[in-house]
Amino acid sequence: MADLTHCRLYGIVDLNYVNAANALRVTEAMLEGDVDLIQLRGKQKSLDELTDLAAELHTITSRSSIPLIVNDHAEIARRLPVEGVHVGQDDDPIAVVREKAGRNVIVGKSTHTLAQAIAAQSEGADYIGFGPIFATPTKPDYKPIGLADIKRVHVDVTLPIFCIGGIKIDNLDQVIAAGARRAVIVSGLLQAEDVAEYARTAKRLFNLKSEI
Ligand code: 3NM
Repeated sequence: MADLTHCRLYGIVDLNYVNAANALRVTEAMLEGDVDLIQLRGKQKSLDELTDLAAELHTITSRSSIPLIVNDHAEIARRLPVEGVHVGQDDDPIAVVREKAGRNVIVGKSTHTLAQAIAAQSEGADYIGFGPIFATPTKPDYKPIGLADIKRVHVDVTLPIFCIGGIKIDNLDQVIAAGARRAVIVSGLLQAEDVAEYARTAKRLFNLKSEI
């Protein structure tokens, strides 16, 4: 299984922001910008549509040895050699995700409190998302948790922790200063004029200001 310890920046190809026809181009730009991990997320798309798109994206992510994680659907990991599956609090338990995938894929879990973060580690997650740190239109129904628990979650949880939610280049300094070592950026990257440059800038900030 891919080693995530060196991963800093996690980009999500979210089909609410990117037209499926542009997904490959955006993924290429993320790879060019040195994103460490890429997720395909399409809450409104069918399993078959997502499977086809994941297959297409995987041809280029695998060439760059960057793990491709699919949101929600373990079934896609059964059909394709994608590296992982990401699930939320209301989805299948992690063991069930692995069982459905039929192999030992990376499984990440969204967590929104310290208690959920600790529980995800006990449950066998390979990494967690922790957020939303700030309010975000990408996940509008969730109350932001702010910066206060970031240091603590890094004490209580030894898995790779990706802070997520409303994170942009403009506030990444604050998030890093609060203790983040890794982050997911969705709309910031996808709405950037130059996706690759945006990613490179975020990586530079991490490399300058935070040690893994
Ligand atoms: N999950 P943006 S926040 C997909 O807290 C997602 O679990 C979250 O998008 C969580 O970078 C979020 O555009 C949205 O704010 C992140």
